[in-house]
Amino acid sequence: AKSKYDFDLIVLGGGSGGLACAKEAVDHGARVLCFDYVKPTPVGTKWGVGGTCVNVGCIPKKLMHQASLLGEAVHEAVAYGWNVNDQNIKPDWQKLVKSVQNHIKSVNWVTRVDLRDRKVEYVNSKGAFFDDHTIEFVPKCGKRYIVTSEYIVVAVGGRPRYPDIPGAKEFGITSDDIFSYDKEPGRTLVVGAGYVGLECACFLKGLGYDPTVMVRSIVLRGFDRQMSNLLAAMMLERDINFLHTCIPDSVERQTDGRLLVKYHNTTTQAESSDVFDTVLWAIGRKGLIEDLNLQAAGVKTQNDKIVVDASEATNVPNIFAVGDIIHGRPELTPVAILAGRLLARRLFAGSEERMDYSDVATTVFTPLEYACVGMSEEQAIETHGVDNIEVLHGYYKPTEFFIPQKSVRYCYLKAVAEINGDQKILGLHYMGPVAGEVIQGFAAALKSGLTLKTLRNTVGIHPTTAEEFTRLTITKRSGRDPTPAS
Ligand code: FAD
Ligand code: NA7
Repeated sequence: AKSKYDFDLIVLGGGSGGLACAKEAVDHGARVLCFDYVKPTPVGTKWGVGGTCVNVGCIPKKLMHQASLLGEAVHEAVAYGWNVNDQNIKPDWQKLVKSVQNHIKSVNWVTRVDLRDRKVEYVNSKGAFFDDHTIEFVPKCGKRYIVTSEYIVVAVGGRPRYPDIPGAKEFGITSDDIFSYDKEPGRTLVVGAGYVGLECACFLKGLGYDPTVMVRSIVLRGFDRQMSNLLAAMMLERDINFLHTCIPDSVERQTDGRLLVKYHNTTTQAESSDVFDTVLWAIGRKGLIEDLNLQAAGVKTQNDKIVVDASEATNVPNIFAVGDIIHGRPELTPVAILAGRLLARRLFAGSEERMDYSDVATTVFTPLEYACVGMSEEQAIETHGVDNIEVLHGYYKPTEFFIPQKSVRYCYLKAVAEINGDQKILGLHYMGPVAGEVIQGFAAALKSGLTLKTLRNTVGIHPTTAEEFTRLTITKRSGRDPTPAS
């Protein structure tokens, strides 16, 4: 029988989660309409279809990270015997931005072609609820339209927050602007010490600029404390400045065009100021619910996020949400994608499989990267009790670090496990080169019930840094020195 609705599925938001859900749904025969619309930033930056990850998140971030690692690699190359003539090697910011943006544009293009080929209807407009089965939108022509659908999936993601202080929006930028910024960032104040802030500060440093990170409380709240502190120490070793327990009060533009930032220390109450070329807010993100008119459908929210159950259903039976917009879940692209895909399979292919949000691996892309999966040491202690966990740990020396005499001081890893039986592993933490590549496979192992016993019986791949996980012997409990002899 023909449905009484125009579509089987309307997806609001063409980012990681929304596109995955829309594409999976058409594969199972659904008629799908996807809306994607980007509101320009206060300084006017805007971008194409694909959402945060592709345009202003993971992808440009990883490319700038790579650019900054290459700067280090050039100097290492000399130690390895390469004749690099110009020792004053400098990056060309404008050229880097252009290369990054060209790549993004090509991904936008491929996305649009893919949607057309798969017959997902795509509308470049902001969608809002009219009622629980109806979305209204106003395309560029200015006329108001409504469309109806059996199911609606909200996947609108989030955008960076701005502090509520004078000059914040006028003079500051965010991760939404930096990857297409047309002038060199120069001396940059990065406000916020979550992973976005730390990653931005690190690639700016690697590209030769001079970043300062303003930390309100602690670095990387929510991550393992020891690893977070090690990461901050690694950044300090690379001459990245930190302003601890400080918050900004105002930003003004001086007559020379530079930015005067007034701030104060929340511990000492001391007031200070400093001058920067760029101020980048990285103080977290807010869910984009305000333009959705959710009350017209009666969808429940908490703060700026949508409340869903274990099957991503909202309190309204035909309305679902996936990705960054849902409350209390990791804000990561692969999480949004898998949740969107599984949801479409449940809606249109009779599947009952739900998204498992536990043990999601993640990486902080700093020059020594930090990746982890499972519990932090604190979480393990809290859930199992300090007497019931064993932590194996060690510093290590990557082979390739010797010739250029790179610092190995922060190359460290640990496995947090149950103390009894085969010692089920609860969490793995690694700081060093290519951390994401190292941890991804271990994440699958951990999900399959990896134990310390199995890890010890796993033969390493030599010479790699990942093999260090198979060589862990020193327990924290023993108090033995975890630094290697040679
Ligand atoms: P989004 O990708 O944000 O997509 C939502 C889309 O909906 C957007 O295009 C938005 O403009 C649009 N939209 C909003 N409202 C409406 C409306 N009313 N109508 C129509 N369209 C609308 N994750 C990782 O896994 N690894 C990383 O390395 C990583 N790095 C990151 C670096 C940065 C700087 C940032 C900011 C994020 C990073 N993330 C990373 C997080 C990742 O980008 C997000 O988790 C992911 O993009 C979330 O996908 P989503 O589908 O929920 O939302
Ligand atoms: P996070 O992880 O929420 O971190 C935000 C950081 O900004 C954190 O260090 C906060 O300190 C700090 N913060 C928050 N508000 C302020 C104000 N008003 N002033 C100064 N500092 C502040 O956000 P990210 O943007 O790094 O990452 C968000 C998600 O995007 C992340 O999960 C990724 O998946 C992608 P606090 O610890 O609260 O004191």
